[in-house]
This record gives sequence, structure tokens and C-alpha cells, in this order.
Amino acid sequence: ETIEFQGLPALHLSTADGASAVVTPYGGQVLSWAPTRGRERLYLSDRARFDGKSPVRGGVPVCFPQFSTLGKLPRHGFARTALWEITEQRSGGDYALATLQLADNPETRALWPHPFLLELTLAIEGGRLDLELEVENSGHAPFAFSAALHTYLRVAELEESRLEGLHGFEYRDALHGDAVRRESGEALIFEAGIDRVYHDVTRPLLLRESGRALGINADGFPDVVVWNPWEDGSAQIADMAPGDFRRMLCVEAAAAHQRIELAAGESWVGRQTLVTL
Ligand code: TA6
Repeated sequence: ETIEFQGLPALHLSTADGASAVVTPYGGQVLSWAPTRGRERLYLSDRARFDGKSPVRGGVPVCFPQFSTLGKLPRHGFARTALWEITEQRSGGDYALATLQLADNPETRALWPHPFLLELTLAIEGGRLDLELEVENSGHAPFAFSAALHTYLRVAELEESRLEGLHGFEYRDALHGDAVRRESGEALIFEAGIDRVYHDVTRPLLLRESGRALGINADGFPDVVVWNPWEDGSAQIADMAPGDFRRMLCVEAAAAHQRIELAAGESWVGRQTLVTL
């Protein structure tokens, strides 16, 4: 069903058993996901801008063809502020899905000269959300990109949350001069800002909160980004209320440590799956 969400066009998906999601063609961005018999699982800022120009703070922004400031493009690339096209939608059955596409156009080529086709598929079923990003090189020369599904998870209370599964993996710590370290903790707990890229993560993660848990799995995306701005960082973020850092945690499926090289005519696929437990 096509709806208007804060003034943006959007698609509302639902399943027969009550799971739902909202995705907008603006940025190809998922804005909401609630599993069957569950509450909202994604954070979306009350102060998010829905002006059709700014990145929207929350949900699942798609970072492409650049993660963060790893190149000369605007931070996190241009896909999150481009207008995508809805190419498929199915709702109301055991599962619901939507597919959105973004192809290169004069605006993207002015920033990045490569022909490409992005396809984002989102599917919901019961307690599960599947996101798939496909990148096709539709040109005649190779290109390289970095990317992320910059998932903003909603948490009831960050300081009572823990993220398991990263033990032993190497990470780059943006808040400590990009130092490269190895995770020694059994679980991440949150008592300060965090901005890390964990490299080549091969295990599913588990976000535990009091009374509920979320499994986080990725495929194709080698890296995991964990970000929370904390109080000091969020003071610099105009589109986020001061106390909101306690209600969110970004756990992102990313190709950030090394760029993905894609030959002409080839495709790459990355997925992130969230499952309520
Ligand atoms: O993914 C983490 C990160 O790159 C952080 O460094 C951070 O500031 C953030 O994303 C949000 O970026 P944005 O441009 O949306 O404010």
C-alpha cells in the first residue's frame, strides 16, 4: 500500500500475521519494521528531516558507493539521498516484500562516473527482516565501491544492552585515531561513544536486551560497523534529540575495510538479516 510518511512517498508492507515495514523510495530507505507480535525494532529520530534532500536519521540508510569518508564523495555516498524506484511489491500474505532500484543518472554521474544498477530487496516474515543489496556494474569498465546497510536498531535502554559475537575480531577504532585492535571482550557493553569497523566478521551477532534479543546475520558484507554517538557526539547532531543515544545502536552490515572491485557486467550481493529471538 502506498502511503505518505512525514511527507515522503512510502510503501507500507504487512503480513497476514501482523508483521509490518515501511520503505521510502527516497534513499531506498527502510523507515520502520515491526515483527509479528512485536514492537518497532528500528530507531527513527523524531527530529529526522524529511525534506527530500537531507539524509534521514534512522531506519536503514543505504551507503553507496562510499562508506563514511573513505573517498571524495559526500559522506556515505549518494544513494541515501537519491530517489529510487519501486519495482516490485507484495503484501498481505505469509510474507511481504518490496524491491527498489536505483540506476546511474546525470546526478550520480556528476559525482561518480560509473554506470550501475542497485537493487534493494526487503522481505518480512514473522520475526524476520531480510535486506539484500545487489550492485551491478552495468558499464564497460571495472569500478570499486564501499557500502553499508547503516541499520539503526531501536533499544529500550542502551546501557542494559549487550552485543555478542564480535570477540576475537580485529577492528578499526575511529574514536581512537583509527587504531587497529582486536576485540577481547565476550560482549560489547555501552558506556561511551563507539565508532568501529570490525573486519571480516564470520559469526552471527546477538543483541541482548532485558527481556528480548535480536539475531543479526550478514552475508556478502565482510564487515560490521558498530556506532553510537553517546551524549557528546549527539550534541553535534542536529537531527537527533539529546537523550536519544540511549534508544539506538547502529549495527551495520558493511564493506568498508576494503573496497569491493566489480568487473564490467558483474554483480555483487550483500545481505543483512534481523531475527527476533
Ligand atoms: O557508520 C558510522 C558513521 O560513519 C559514523 O562515523 C557517524 O558519524 C555516522 O556514520 C552517521 O553519519 P551521518 O552522515 O549519517 O551523520
